[in-house]
Amino acid sequence: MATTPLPLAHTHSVHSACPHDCPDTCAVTTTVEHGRAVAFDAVQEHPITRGWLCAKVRPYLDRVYHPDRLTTPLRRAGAKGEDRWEPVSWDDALDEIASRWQRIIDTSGAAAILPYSYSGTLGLVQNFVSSARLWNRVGACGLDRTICDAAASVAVPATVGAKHGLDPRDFLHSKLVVLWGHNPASTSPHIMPILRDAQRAGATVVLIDPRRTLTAKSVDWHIAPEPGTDAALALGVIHILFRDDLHEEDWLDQHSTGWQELRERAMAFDPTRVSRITGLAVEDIERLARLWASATPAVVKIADGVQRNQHGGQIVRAIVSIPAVTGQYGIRGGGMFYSQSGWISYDAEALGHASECPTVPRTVNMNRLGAALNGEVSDPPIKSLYVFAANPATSNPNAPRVIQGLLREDLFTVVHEQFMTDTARYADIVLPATSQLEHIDLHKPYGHHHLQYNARAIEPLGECRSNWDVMRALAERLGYTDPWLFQEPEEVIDDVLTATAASNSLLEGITLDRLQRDGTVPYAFGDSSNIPFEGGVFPTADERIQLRCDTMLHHGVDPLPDYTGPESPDEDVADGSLRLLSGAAHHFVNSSMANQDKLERKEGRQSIELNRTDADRLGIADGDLVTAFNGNGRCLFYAVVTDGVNPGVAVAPKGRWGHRSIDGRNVNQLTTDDLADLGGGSSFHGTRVFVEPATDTDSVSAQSSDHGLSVVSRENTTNASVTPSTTMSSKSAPSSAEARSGKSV
Ligand SMILES: Nc1nc2c(c(=O)[nH]1)N[C@H]1C(S)=C(S)[C@@H](COP(=O)(O)OP(=O)(O)OC[C@H]3O[C@@H](n4cnc5c(=O)[nH]c(N)nc54)[C@H](O)[C@@H]3O)O[C@H]1N2
Ligand SMILES: Nc1nc2c(c(=O)[nH]1)N[C@H]1C(S)=C(S)[C@@H](COP(=O)(O)OP(=O)(O)OC[C@H]3O[C@@H](n4cnc5c(=O)[nH]c(N)nc54)[C@H](O)[C@@H]3O)O[C@H]1N2
Ligand code: SF4
Ligand SMILES: [Mo]
Repeated sequence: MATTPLPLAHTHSVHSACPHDCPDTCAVTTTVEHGRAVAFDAVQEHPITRGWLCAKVRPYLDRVYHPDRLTTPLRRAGAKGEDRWEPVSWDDALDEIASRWQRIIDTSGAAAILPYSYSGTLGLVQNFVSSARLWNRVGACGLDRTICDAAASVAVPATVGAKHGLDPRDFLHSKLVVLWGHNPASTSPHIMPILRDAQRAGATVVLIDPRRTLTAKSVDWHIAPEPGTDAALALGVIHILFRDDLHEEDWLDQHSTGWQELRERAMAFDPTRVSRITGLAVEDIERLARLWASATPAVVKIADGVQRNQHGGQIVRAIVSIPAVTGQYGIRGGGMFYSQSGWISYDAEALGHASECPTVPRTVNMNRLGAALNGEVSDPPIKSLYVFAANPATSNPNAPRVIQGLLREDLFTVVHEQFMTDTARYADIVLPATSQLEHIDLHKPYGHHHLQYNARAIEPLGECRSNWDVMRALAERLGYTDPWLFQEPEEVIDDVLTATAASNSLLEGITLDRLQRDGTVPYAFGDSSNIPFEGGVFPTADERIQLRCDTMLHHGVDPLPDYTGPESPDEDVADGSLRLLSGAAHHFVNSSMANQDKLERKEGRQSIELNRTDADRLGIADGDLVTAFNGNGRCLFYAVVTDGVNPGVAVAPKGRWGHRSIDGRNVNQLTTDDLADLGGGSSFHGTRVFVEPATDTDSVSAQSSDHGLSVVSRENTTNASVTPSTTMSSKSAPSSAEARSGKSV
């Protein structure tokens, strides 16, 4: 598996891509001197990166050369989770994995092996192909990749046909931009200067978020509805547009299916009712509708926060219906912008060679990992877990159940990681992973229209190996011979591009050579338009937007957008609980970077934001140590008392590592693993918690090492969320492509 050594003796620079789960996919030039990376500079000429990187990735070389990088394979030398290790050779580690797996396959079948990966890197080779090929060949258990965007990833294509987003530079044409449940100042920072320029040119930017986020500082108007009530707000806007004859009837007639039924549905959402549900003033709801009707082009930008609750799919359906009522789809700077992933979908067969392999025996919904490891999945139970590019003990909902599963003596866990994460601590074998500078990859963004090549800049640190190199080594150990299990990364890229280009003209003329030479290559729109749904033509069966969408019936969801939830926020808070939102931290991407001291310091203490009225009611002052708890678990936070969150709402950003926090726990000790209404999506923001001043017992438990489990009974894992928990995925028979493809970018 030897790769060609890199030149050592001189200074050179290479094209790099930020690998993280962020829509911006920044272009970087890495400078290397005598084999060591010395500079990591944003590319000035890149139309989105425009010469700067975010606060979290600017110090990327600190991450690459971090003293805590894992550099040798390790075997567990203590109890599970005890963090005692002995170094082993790669040969021994791989032999052990292969022989344990062979035994599992012989006794229980390959379905008992669960490969688990998500978004540590979004590269074609190190994520997509590494999540597919070997596992297809083995016939291992499939994974429903639902933790992030699953509800919207069903709702958006079902409604408009595909995930086509506008070129972010086209915000300069917009007169109104509505950021709905999205925090780009932290999560997609490169659109912020574009929005600022649009504002200077006269555009109004509105934010709809129950929290006053960093983004709120840059907008013209921030409105804060109750979480989870967005479908009611959207239907209220639609109600007013029809009521006041502000809709575009000709457009609706020509380009939509079901607009009269949507109008009927919206009749029930008069501003008074919507005001009661959302907590917004009637005047604000009226003003939002009028703004939408009077500004052309108007665009709504959503991301993923808004759909991470039990009704996320219907919320997204309702929001993306608005631009149809105002006839704003298909014009430059107008319509809806969610994701770009639908412009180019990698050829599934080239990614995974599934047609040559056994069918995927079953799939596990990743949101239910804890449940699956604890008996929800049986016949056979999961006997081995192989984790790479993911940190489920930190990032998954209902982390106590995940940890309880990882503690199982009969579970053989392998974790391939750059660092000794919360998850890696529970492994039987830990394998050291390369960083982005040590391997080759290709990146396809979900926020803009430019591919980015990532060359290998430096030799792997210590004995680190890339995901794909480990897959190749394991394939050899397991005795497979298919050539596609052993390709060099460049061959992988070439094959997937060529296969994808055969049916997608956006890749015309985009070759491996060109990517290696130029680093950044724009999609080949040529004579075709880069305006999504131009002229009101949608890539749906009848080429219309599906305001009534009959495929929803297959998901058990109303074909018309609807609101499900309390008629008044008071109904929810009657028991004194709060709705917990845990969106992005500014200085981490999920749990990545949360172990970098400087970034952790900048992010501040592990805090929970509470509205002043709730804090007063609970006897909590700003800066107090508090306990948040529910049926899943508990976690200590420092209280931040603020009017920047609504009464009844608590906010504690995601990403903290449990074992670096005050009590060994993070916010996912609390989050619900209920599934959303569509796609088996996550519902993190549908979590309910109780908060109280920390007691002496909490402080004692804060000192002890108990895997973050001891305070709550291990039997007591009832969900404290608003709807009963569903098990497994709503999809019964996923195709191999669905079960294996990487994050849906
Ligand atoms: N700095 C940073 N950047 C990131 C990430 C990160 O962890 N840190 N994560 C990356 C990933 S994986 C993703 S998926 C994207 C996510 O990108 P975003 O969706 O922009 O980020 P989130 O913070 O998850 O959610 C956005 C907002 O949704 C709000 N929200 C929650 N519930 C509701 C609701 O019911 N209604 C409304 N209107 N708003 C609601 C939250 O308060 C939050 O401010 O960001 C990516 N970029
Ligand atoms: N409470 C709460 N939790 C959430 C969310 C939320 O809104 N609220 N959002 C969710 C979302 S949107 C997402 S996308 C998930 C993300 O969840 P995960 O995909 O688990 O992401 P991370 O926690 O960042 O863990 C990624 C790990 O991959 C490792 N890594 C990076 N590059 C490589 C590589 O090349 N090879 C290997 N082997 N490892 C590598 C990193 O060191 C890191 O530890 O988290 C979810 N968690
Ligand atoms: S995390 Fe996003 S903004 Fe930051 S460098 Fe990476 S792609 Fe750019
Ligand atoms: Mo995500």
